[in-house]
Amino acid sequence: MKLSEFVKTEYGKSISECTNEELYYALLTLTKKMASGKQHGNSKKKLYYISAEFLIGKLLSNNLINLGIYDEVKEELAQNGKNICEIEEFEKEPSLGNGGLGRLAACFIDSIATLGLNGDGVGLNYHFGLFRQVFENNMQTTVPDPWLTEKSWLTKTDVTYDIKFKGMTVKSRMYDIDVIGYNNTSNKLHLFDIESVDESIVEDGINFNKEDIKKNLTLFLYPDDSDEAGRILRIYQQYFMVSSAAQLILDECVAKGCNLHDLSDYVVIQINDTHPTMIIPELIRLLVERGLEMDEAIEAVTKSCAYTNHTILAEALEKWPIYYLKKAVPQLMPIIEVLDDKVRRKYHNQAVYIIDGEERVHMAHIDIHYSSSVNGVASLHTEILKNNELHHFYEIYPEKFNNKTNGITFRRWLLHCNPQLTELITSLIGDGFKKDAMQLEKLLDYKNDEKVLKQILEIKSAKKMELKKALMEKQNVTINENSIFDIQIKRLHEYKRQQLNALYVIHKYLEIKAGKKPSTPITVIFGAKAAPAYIIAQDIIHLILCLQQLINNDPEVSPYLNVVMVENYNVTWAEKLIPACDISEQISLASKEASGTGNMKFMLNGALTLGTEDGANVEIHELVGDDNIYIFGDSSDTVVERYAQGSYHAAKYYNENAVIKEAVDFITGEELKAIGDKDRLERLFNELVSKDWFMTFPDFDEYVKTREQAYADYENREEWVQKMLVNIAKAGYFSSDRTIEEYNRDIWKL
Ligand code: NBX
Repeated sequence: MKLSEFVKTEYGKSISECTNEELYYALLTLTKKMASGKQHGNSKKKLYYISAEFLIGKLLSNNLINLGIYDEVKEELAQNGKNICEIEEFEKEPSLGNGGLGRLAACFIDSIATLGLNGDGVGLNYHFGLFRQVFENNMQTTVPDPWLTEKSWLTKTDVTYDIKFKGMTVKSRMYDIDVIGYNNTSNKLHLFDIESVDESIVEDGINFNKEDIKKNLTLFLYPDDSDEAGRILRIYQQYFMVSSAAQLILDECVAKGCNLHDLSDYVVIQINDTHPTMIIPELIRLLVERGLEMDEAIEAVTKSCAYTNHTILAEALEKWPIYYLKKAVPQLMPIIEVLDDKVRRKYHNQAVYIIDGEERVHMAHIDIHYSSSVNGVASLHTEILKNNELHHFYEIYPEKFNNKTNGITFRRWLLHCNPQLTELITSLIGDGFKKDAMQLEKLLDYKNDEKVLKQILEIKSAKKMELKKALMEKQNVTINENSIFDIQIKRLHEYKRQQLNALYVIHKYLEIKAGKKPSTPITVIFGAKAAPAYIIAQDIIHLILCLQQLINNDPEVSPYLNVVMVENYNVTWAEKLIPACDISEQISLASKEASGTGNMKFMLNGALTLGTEDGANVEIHELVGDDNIYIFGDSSDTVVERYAQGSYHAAKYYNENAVIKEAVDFITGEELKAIGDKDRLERLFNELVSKDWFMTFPDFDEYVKTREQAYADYENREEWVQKMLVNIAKAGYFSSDRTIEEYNRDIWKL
């Protein structure tokens, strides 16, 4: 049905007579109708991708693209004087994720549907999401981020389950979002919600009674866990998610004729990090309840589960005190004890026990012993897991370990966010790359085609203008579209080293003050949310915002250098920032960033990576070669060694390197103290000088040198655009369609 016919029956008027809001809801309804007419993947075996996060972004444009009607609808609207981008403004971005892990899950369900595979996502329906970030007095404050509207992409289903906690039973209800593939398939994202949720208990910012589980369970993603009540609430959330999932899985496979003994012929469960780990003991518990012997239940579940690790950071590996589990989900403890007992009988090595000497349950250990696959998310990461972090497990189960280098969906990260580049590529190599991303390599034939190179630069300029306009409209800041756009967008974490970037900015500011001016002005853009309980991360945001105020208001410096931190960085911002970027900052301490996926999105849109040999940067480097990337810093081997030796002393670098000292001292100098909070700046200064746990100082000199080299190379526009073209042409490997094909080939076997 055409949009014009639809609005005629729905509203009794023509497109041009409708408001943008009416058109948004019309398109939403129309799209949902079309999705319901599509086939769901339908093999005997089904995948359940369970994740605490699905950072799906706005859905309208993407769904229209995947349905193959985007251009048609855009044209029909334009003919009636309407603009699809303005209509999209009415959509609220679902706030169901935090970072890379959640965005990966979103890319994956898109590719699973696109490849026609039988697989659904399972997660939670957080009413207020993570939080919305608001800047006040150069600091991050947090408020709820309500995104649910009366009519939305969610469809309420009749599926409900009883979820039993200690002393109470609550009801979960399943809501579905259609996951429309770029073909003829449409799968589901199942989001469970607690029936008794009560949004009104949230007061003053994001505070609420953490013990009122019946009312609070699905209010926020990652509620503050700096106190015990917060940590126990996370257990309630996790169990609620996996118990709902487990009941759904068993119901669906029994309906298909499964006798439960043959569970693994019907079901494969991908466990996205450790948040859904309790699905393992929960499924075992349910199978035993339904008549299986314990050993058989354990074997069936082990065969059906697969685990993805996303981090080697010790603090991110969940370990729950037994006491917490007993308080919320005591029914799981006897199962977990059996699982631990089996490990202890077989392997006499404390490092692989599930329950440690401090009465804590190591969630990742459950996953590794009782899954049939353990994967890392980039080559280097998987090697580190095998050789260091999970070495003891690798010795026991070498056959379980495998690598699945992450990927991104090109539908969102090229077709949707950069239609101009998509059109140029299509005009050159046809549209085969939309289904087979490796075909982008054909672009290499145009490396010396001046006309094509000029068009690539023109598109970059156009995207820079679009970003300039968005920043003006949404944040009232002005940027220079002719400057170099140097962008770091990701969660705020010390290991990702936004502080290293900030130290460079200080260094550059001081150079400009001293009369050394860059040939082309530079705009340094940040986007990052910091976990509310992560103090140093808040301090780093404070430093960046203070620098923004200082530098942008200094008439001597601002013509050459600007700093902008976008407020409430999210998927919608990423879609505007990435296509406009010249230099992609991927500067984590080598070994710490498992993969990164922003790096892939930037590359695909013609930005050059300035990065360490970490995560998927290593693979980007291999693909594009030395001439088309800017690599600096210590290797992961050096870093791992330095940690092992305990041989790093930040103060030594600070005292012996005058350039580092000058930049670090600036943090507590007069200029910033006049603007910022003295305590915050001093705390950050002390953290760097006395600890610098993520080793920014050893990499500082090389970082500055390499960044200057990139800026110098930028001046040669002819050569720079060739580098851009190579990056775009080589990005095909990072399509999540490739990643999902590998998951299916090696693990799911659907
Ligand atoms: O997963 C991220 C990694 O840091 C990236 O390197 C990787 O590319 C991405 C996808 O594989 N991990 C991540 O986003 N983790 C979390 O957000 C997280 C949240 C809560 C928690 C632990 C980790 N307790």
